[in-house]
Amino acid sequence: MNRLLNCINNKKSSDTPVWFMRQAGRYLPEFMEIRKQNTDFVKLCLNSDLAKEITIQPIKRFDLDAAIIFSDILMIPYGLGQNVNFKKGFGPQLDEVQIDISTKINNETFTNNLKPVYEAIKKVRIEIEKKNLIGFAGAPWTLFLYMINRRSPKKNFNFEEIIKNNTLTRDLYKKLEEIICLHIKNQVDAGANIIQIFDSWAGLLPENQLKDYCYEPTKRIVEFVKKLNIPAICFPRGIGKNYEDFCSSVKPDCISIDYEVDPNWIKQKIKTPVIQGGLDPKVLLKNREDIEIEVKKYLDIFRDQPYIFNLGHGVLPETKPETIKFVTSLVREYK
Ligand code: 1CP
Repeated sequence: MNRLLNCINNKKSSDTPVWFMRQAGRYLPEFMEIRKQNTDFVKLCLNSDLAKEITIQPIKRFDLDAAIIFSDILMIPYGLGQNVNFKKGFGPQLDEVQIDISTKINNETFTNNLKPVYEAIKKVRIEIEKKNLIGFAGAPWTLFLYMINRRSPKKNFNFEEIIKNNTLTRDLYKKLEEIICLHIKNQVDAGANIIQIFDSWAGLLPENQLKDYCYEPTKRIVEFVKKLNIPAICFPRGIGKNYEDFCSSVKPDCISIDYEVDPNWIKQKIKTPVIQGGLDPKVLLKNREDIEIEVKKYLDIFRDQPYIFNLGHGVLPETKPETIKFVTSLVREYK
């Protein structure tokens, strides 16, 4: 039985499916073991055998409803010819975008640049057989922002500065939309059967720019995914009350909510897309009694509707693997 697809497609509300954003990652000692020997993160993403192994690590440990391919949203800038580096303690560092190169890369070259990512998906698919495999991409806004800002916008964000070159903004946005669709299609062809679109920095957009920079391009990408007969999950992190407008404009099959969204509020406001996630990843650092209360809070609120259990952002590196096991069985056993 495929709980996750049943939940998204047939809107069944019993048997809550569960997976975790960043379920493959730094909280797992077996990931750290591989990471220690592979200091170049991009190269690690391009090693199809290791990427396959890392993708499967959480599936071996926990009873999860999906694997998510081990890769990164910044593999798209890399595929467009922009050099990407992950510096310890700093995060991603990107070379200056060479707009003439990036907007002129053809589909074949892009696909070729990211071939190991698709190879990894094929290898995971063989190993996990019929289990769900989530492919993903960054949304145009979040990718555009990293490409222009060249580092995390956490500390130094200025919207006007980011979009100041009109021609570059228009050309790169258009290219990103096309290449995100290509990257999604390639992942689906390789064996991904669900797609999640991460707009991790949607919350930095001024409200009056959300339509142009977030909803409209994302909507066209979601339409593309739907035409492939694949469900699309969207994660427009940090847009607060605008989740409502996002859902009515973009119409994803599923909306992944961040931990700042009041679950009771969204339950009232959003009727069509299936809701996923919400729990603050910091809760998983607390003691078991507190974790149980918080997990059950989400399960109770969404009890009578289809709901996918997940977090409101990625698993933190400080999380104990046993906690993921504990939460997964709580979701499985809670009736
Ligand atoms: O060991 C390390 O230092 C690497 C840490 C790490 C990992 C495990 C990074 C660096 N990326 C990943 C994998 C990753 N990234 C996955 C794999 C699958 C899984 O979830 O298990 C996915 C889906 C992503 C997506 C991703 N990368 C997002 C969107 C989701 C989110 O977290 O908001 C973003 C914004 C990135 C950029 C990125 N990659 C890595 C870091 C530390 C960051 C964030 C940098 C920042 O703060 O701006």
